[in-house]
Amino acid sequence: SAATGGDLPDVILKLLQQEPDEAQLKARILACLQEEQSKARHEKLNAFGIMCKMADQTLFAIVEWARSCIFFKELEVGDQMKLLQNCWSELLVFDYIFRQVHHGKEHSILLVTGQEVNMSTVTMQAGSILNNLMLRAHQLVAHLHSLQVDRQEFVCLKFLILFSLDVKYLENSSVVKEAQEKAHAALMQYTVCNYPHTTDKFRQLLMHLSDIRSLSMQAEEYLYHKHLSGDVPCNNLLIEMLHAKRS
Ligand code: DR9
Repeated sequence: SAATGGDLPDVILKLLQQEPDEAQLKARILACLQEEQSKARHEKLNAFGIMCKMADQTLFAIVEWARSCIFFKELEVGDQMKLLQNCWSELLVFDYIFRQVHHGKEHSILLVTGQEVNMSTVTMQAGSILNNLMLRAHQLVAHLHSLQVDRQEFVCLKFLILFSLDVKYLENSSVVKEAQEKAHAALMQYTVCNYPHTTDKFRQLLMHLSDIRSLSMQAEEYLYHKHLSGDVPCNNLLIEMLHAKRS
Protein backbone atom coordinates (compact mmCIF):
# COMPACT_ATOMS: atom_id res chain seq x y z
CA SER A 1 0.00 0.00 0.00
CA ALA A 2 1.08 3.58 -0.53
CA ALA A 3 2.70 5.36 2.40
CA THR A 4 0.79 8.57 2.04
CA GLY A 5 -1.07 10.39 4.77
CA GLY A 6 -2.37 7.99 7.38
CA ASP A 7 -1.35 4.98 5.35
CA LEU A 8 2.08 4.30 6.81
CA PRO A 9 4.08 1.12 6.37
CA ASP A 10 3.26 -1.27 9.17
CA VAL A 11 6.75 -1.28 10.71
CA ILE A 12 6.79 2.51 10.96
CA LEU A 13 3.34 2.55 12.52
CA LYS A 14 4.40 0.03 15.17
CA LEU A 15 7.61 1.91 15.90
CA LEU A 16 5.77 5.20 16.30
CA GLN A 17 3.39 3.57 18.76
CA GLN A 18 6.33 2.29 20.80
CA GLU A 19 8.12 5.62 21.04
CA PRO A 20 8.67 6.61 24.66
CA ASP A 21 6.83 9.69 25.86
CA GLU A 22 9.29 12.64 25.86
CA ALA A 23 7.52 14.53 28.66
CA GLN A 24 7.48 11.48 30.91
CA LEU A 25 11.13 10.74 30.21
CA LYS A 26 12.09 14.34 30.90
CA ALA A 27 10.24 14.33 34.24
CA ARG A 28 11.85 11.05 35.26
CA ILE A 29 15.37 12.20 34.46
CA LEU A 30 14.86 15.57 36.13
CA ALA A 31 13.65 13.84 39.30
CA CYS A 32 16.67 11.55 39.25
CA LEU A 33 19.08 14.48 38.88
CA GLN A 34 17.34 16.45 41.60
CA GLU A 35 17.71 13.53 43.97
CA GLU A 36 21.40 13.49 43.10
CA GLN A 37 21.64 17.21 43.94
CA SER A 38 20.09 16.77 47.36
CA LYS A 39 22.84 14.41 48.52
CA ALA A 40 25.38 15.27 51.19
CA ARG A 41 28.10 17.64 50.04
CA HIS A 42 30.89 15.05 49.97
CA GLU A 43 29.03 12.82 47.55
CA LYS A 44 27.70 15.55 45.32
CA LEU A 45 28.53 15.36 41.64
CA ASN A 46 30.18 18.15 39.72
CA ALA A 47 28.73 19.53 36.47
CA PHE A 48 30.46 16.90 34.36
CA GLY A 49 29.23 14.14 36.67
CA ILE A 50 25.69 15.40 36.34
CA MET A 51 25.95 15.33 32.56
CA CYS A 52 27.16 11.73 32.81
CA LYS A 53 24.21 10.86 35.02
CA MET A 54 21.90 12.43 32.46
CA ALA A 55 23.46 10.40 29.64
CA ASP A 56 23.28 7.32 31.86
CA GLN A 57 19.55 7.80 32.44
CA THR A 58 18.99 8.37 28.73
CA LEU A 59 20.76 5.10 28.06
CA PHE A 60 18.45 3.30 30.51
CA ALA A 61 15.50 4.63 28.56
CA ILE A 62 17.06 3.48 25.28
CA VAL A 63 17.56 -0.05 26.65
CA GLU A 64 13.96 -0.04 27.85
CA TRP A 65 12.82 1.05 24.38
CA ALA A 66 14.84 -1.71 22.71
CA ARG A 67 13.42 -4.36 25.00
CA SER A 68 9.88 -3.44 23.98
CA CYS A 69 10.80 -3.22 20.31
CA ILE A 70 9.27 -5.48 17.63
CA PHE A 71 11.64 -8.25 16.47
CA PHE A 72 13.99 -7.51 19.41
CA LYS A 73 11.49 -9.15 21.77
CA GLU A 74 11.76 -12.35 19.76
CA LEU A 75 15.49 -12.69 20.47
CA GLU A 76 17.18 -14.54 23.31
CA VAL A 77 18.72 -12.35 26.00
CA GLY A 78 22.23 -13.23 24.77
CA ASP A 79 21.51 -11.93 21.29
CA GLN A 80 19.78 -8.87 22.71
CA MET A 81 22.90 -8.05 24.69
CA LYS A 82 25.15 -8.46 21.68
CA LEU A 83 23.03 -6.04 19.66
CA LEU A 84 22.93 -3.46 22.45
CA GLN A 85 26.65 -3.70 23.15
CA ASN A 86 27.26 -3.01 19.50
CA CYS A 87 25.07 0.09 19.20
CA TRP A 88 24.47 1.72 22.59
CA SER A 89 26.71 4.73 21.91
CA GLU A 90 25.29 5.17 18.40
CA LEU A 91 21.78 5.22 19.82
CA LEU A 92 22.85 7.82 22.39
CA VAL A 93 24.49 10.00 19.78
CA PHE A 94 21.49 9.58 17.49
CA ASP A 95 19.10 10.56 20.28
CA TYR A 96 21.18 13.66 20.94
CA ILE A 97 21.37 14.55 17.21
CA PHE A 98 17.66 14.17 16.61
CA ARG A 99 16.83 16.28 19.66
CA GLN A 100 18.96 19.06 18.17
CA VAL A 101 17.35 18.70 14.72
CA HIS A 102 13.97 19.08 16.39
CA HIS A 103 15.23 21.97 18.55
CA GLY A 104 16.34 23.73 15.39
CA LYS A 105 18.58 26.36 16.99
CA GLU A 106 22.13 26.81 15.83
CA HIS A 107 23.43 28.66 18.87
CA SER A 108 22.20 26.45 21.66
CA ILE A 109 21.77 22.78 22.42
CA LEU A 110 18.75 21.19 24.07
CA LEU A 111 19.31 18.61 26.79
CA VAL A 112 16.89 15.76 27.49
CA THR A 113 15.87 17.61 30.66
CA GLY A 114 14.66 20.56 28.62
CA GLN A 115 17.54 22.78 29.67
CA GLU A 116 19.25 24.83 26.98
CA VAL A 117 23.02 25.25 26.88
CA ASN A 118 24.54 28.04 24.88
CA MET A 119 27.04 26.99 22.24
CA SER A 120 29.43 29.65 23.51
CA THR A 121 29.40 27.94 26.92
CA VAL A 122 30.47 24.69 25.29
CA THR A 123 33.17 26.43 23.27
CA MET A 124 34.53 28.04 26.42
CA GLN A 125 34.27 25.13 28.84
CA ALA A 126 34.99 22.10 26.67
CA GLY A 127 38.49 20.94 25.80
CA SER A 128 39.60 20.33 22.22
CA ILE A 129 38.40 16.72 21.99
CA LEU A 130 34.89 17.53 23.18
CA ASN A 131 34.74 20.70 21.09
CA ASN A 132 35.68 18.70 18.03
CA LEU A 133 32.99 16.13 18.81
CA MET A 134 30.37 18.84 19.24
CA LEU A 135 31.41 20.46 15.98
CA ARG A 136 31.10 17.21 14.05
CA ALA A 137 27.77 16.49 15.71
CA HIS A 138 26.44 19.88 14.71
CA GLN A 139 27.51 19.53 11.12
CA LEU A 140 25.46 16.35 11.06
CA VAL A 141 22.53 18.15 12.71
CA ALA A 142 22.69 20.80 9.97
CA HIS A 143 22.67 18.14 7.24
CA LEU A 144 19.74 16.28 8.72
CA HIS A 145 17.91 19.56 9.27
CA SER A 146 18.28 20.53 5.62
CA LEU A 147 17.18 17.03 4.61
CA GLN A 148 14.03 17.60 6.70
CA VAL A 149 14.25 14.31 8.56
CA ASP A 150 10.90 13.62 10.17
CA ARG A 151 9.76 11.50 13.08
CA GLN A 152 8.81 8.55 10.85
CA GLU A 153 12.29 8.45 9.38
CA PHE A 154 13.85 8.95 12.78
CA VAL A 155 12.20 5.86 14.28
CA CYS A 156 13.16 3.81 11.23
CA LEU A 157 16.82 4.87 11.42
CA LYS A 158 16.93 4.16 15.14
CA PHE A 159 15.60 0.67 14.46
CA LEU A 160 18.21 0.15 11.72
CA ILE A 161 20.96 1.15 14.15
CA LEU A 162 19.71 -1.46 16.63
CA PHE A 163 19.54 -4.23 14.03
CA SER A 164 23.01 -3.85 12.61
CA LEU A 165 24.27 -6.61 10.37
CA ASP A 166 27.78 -6.02 11.75
CA VAL A 167 27.01 -8.11 14.82
CA LYS A 168 28.53 -11.56 14.53
CA TYR A 169 27.97 -14.86 16.35
CA LEU A 170 24.26 -14.46 16.99
CA GLU A 171 22.08 -17.45 17.83
CA ASN A 172 19.34 -16.12 15.62
CA SER A 173 20.73 -13.88 12.92
CA SER A 174 17.72 -14.43 10.66
CA VAL A 175 15.52 -12.27 12.91
CA VAL A 176 18.08 -9.48 12.65
CA LYS A 177 18.24 -9.85 8.89
CA GLU A 178 14.46 -9.81 8.59
CA ALA A 179 14.16 -6.73 10.82
CA GLN A 180 16.81 -4.95 8.79
CA GLU A 181 15.10 -5.78 5.48
CA LYS A 182 11.64 -4.77 6.72
CA ALA A 183 12.90 -1.41 7.98
CA HIS A 184 14.87 -0.75 4.79
CA ALA A 185 11.82 -1.45 2.66
CA ALA A 186 9.56 0.68 4.87
CA LEU A 187 11.96 3.61 4.89
CA MET A 188 12.43 3.46 1.13
CA GLN A 189 8.70 3.32 0.51
CA TYR A 190 8.04 6.11 2.99
CA THR A 191 10.65 8.54 1.60
CA VAL A 192 9.70 7.92 -2.05
CA CYS A 193 6.00 8.48 -1.34
CA ASN A 194 6.33 11.43 1.01
CA TYR A 195 9.37 13.25 -0.37
CA PRO A 196 9.19 12.58 -4.13
CA HIS A 197 11.08 15.81 -4.82
CA THR A 198 14.02 15.07 -2.54
CA THR A 199 16.28 13.09 -4.80
CA ASP A 200 17.47 9.94 -3.14
CA LYS A 201 16.45 10.86 0.39
CA PHE A 202 16.57 7.19 1.35
CA ARG A 203 20.20 6.77 0.29
CA GLN A 204 21.20 10.08 1.89
CA LEU A 205 19.64 9.06 5.21
CA LEU A 206 21.45 5.73 5.21
CA MET A 207 24.73 7.45 4.41
CA HIS A 208 24.41 9.51 7.58
CA LEU A 209 24.28 6.32 9.64
CA SER A 210 27.98 5.83 9.01
CA ASP A 211 28.62 9.38 10.28
CA ILE A 212 26.72 8.45 13.44
CA ARG A 213 28.88 5.34 13.73
CA SER A 214 32.18 7.18 13.51
CA LEU A 215 30.98 9.95 15.82
CA SER A 216 29.96 7.41 18.43
CA MET A 217 33.34 5.69 18.29
CA GLN A 218 35.06 9.01 18.86
CA ALA A 219 32.66 9.75 21.74
CA GLU A 220 33.53 6.39 23.31
CA GLU A 221 37.23 7.27 23.12
CA TYR A 222 36.55 10.59 24.83
CA LEU A 223 34.47 8.93 27.54
CA TYR A 224 37.10 6.26 28.14
CA HIS A 225 39.75 8.93 28.51
CA LYS A 226 37.55 10.78 31.05
CA HIS A 227 37.00 7.49 32.88
CA LEU A 228 40.74 6.85 33.15
CA SER A 229 41.18 10.37 34.55
CA GLY A 230 38.67 9.45 37.26
CA ASP A 231 36.09 12.01 36.14
CA VAL A 232 33.16 9.69 35.50
CA PRO A 233 30.99 8.87 38.54
CA CYS A 234 30.94 5.22 39.64
CA ASN A 235 28.04 2.82 39.08
CA ASN A 236 27.70 4.23 35.63
CA LEU A 237 25.98 2.21 32.91
CA LEU A 238 27.97 4.04 30.22
CA ILE A 239 31.24 2.74 31.65
CA GLU A 240 29.83 -0.75 32.06
CA MET A 241 28.93 -0.77 28.37
CA LEU A 242 32.38 0.55 27.44
CA HIS A 243 34.03 -2.31 29.34
CA ALA A 244 31.68 -4.93 27.94
CA LYS A 245 32.71 -3.98 24.43
CA ARG A 246 36.42 -4.01 25.16
CA SER A 247 36.50 -7.32 27.00
C1 DR9 B 1 29.77 7.32 24.44
C2 DR9 B 1 28.66 7.91 23.65
C3 DR9 B 1 27.96 8.94 24.35
C4 DR9 B 1 27.21 9.85 23.45
C5 DR9 B 1 26.44 10.80 24.28
C6 DR9 B 1 25.71 11.76 23.49
C7 DR9 B 1 24.87 12.57 24.40
C8 DR9 B 1 25.65 13.68 24.96
C9 DR9 B 1 24.77 14.52 25.74
C10 DR9 B 1 25.07 15.76 25.98
C11 DR9 B 1 26.33 16.37 25.55
C12 DR9 B 1 26.21 17.82 25.82
C13 DR9 B 1 27.46 18.39 26.32
C14 DR9 B 1 27.14 19.63 27.09
C15 DR9 B 1 28.36 20.38 27.41
C16 DR9 B 1 28.18 21.17 28.68
C17 DR9 B 1 29.16 22.32 28.81
C18 DR9 B 1 30.57 21.87 28.65
O1 DR9 B 1 31.13 21.95 27.59
O2 DR9 B 1 31.19 21.40 29.76
C19 DR9 B 1 32.52 21.03 29.67
C20 DR9 B 1 32.68 19.68 30.35
C21 DR9 B 1 34.14 19.30 30.45
O3 DR9 B 1 34.72 19.38 29.18
P1 DR9 B 1 35.98 18.46 28.81
O4 DR9 B 1 35.71 17.03 29.11
O5 DR9 B 1 36.34 18.76 27.39
O6 DR9 B 1 37.11 18.91 29.76
C22 DR9 B 1 37.59 20.21 29.66
C23 DR9 B 1 38.93 20.28 30.34
O7 DR9 B 1 38.82 19.98 31.68
C24 DR9 B 1 39.51 21.67 30.17
O8 DR9 B 1 40.26 21.71 29.00
O9 DR9 B 1 32.06 18.70 29.50
C25 DR9 B 1 30.92 18.11 29.87
O10 DR9 B 1 30.33 18.33 30.87
C26 DR9 B 1 30.48 17.10 28.86
C27 DR9 B 1 29.50 16.17 29.44
C28 DR9 B 1 29.24 14.98 28.56
C29 DR9 B 1 28.76 13.86 29.44
C30 DR9 B 1 28.08 12.77 28.73
C31 DR9 B 1 29.02 11.67 28.42
C32 DR9 B 1 28.85 11.26 27.03
C33 DR9 B 1 30.13 11.02 26.35
C34 DR9 B 1 30.53 11.69 25.26
C35 DR9 B 1 29.84 12.92 24.83
C36 DR9 B 1 30.30 13.38 23.51
C37 DR9 B 1 29.29 14.30 22.90
C38 DR9 B 1 28.98 13.85 21.54
C39 DR9 B 1 27.91 14.64 20.96
C40 DR9 B 1 27.22 13.88 19.92
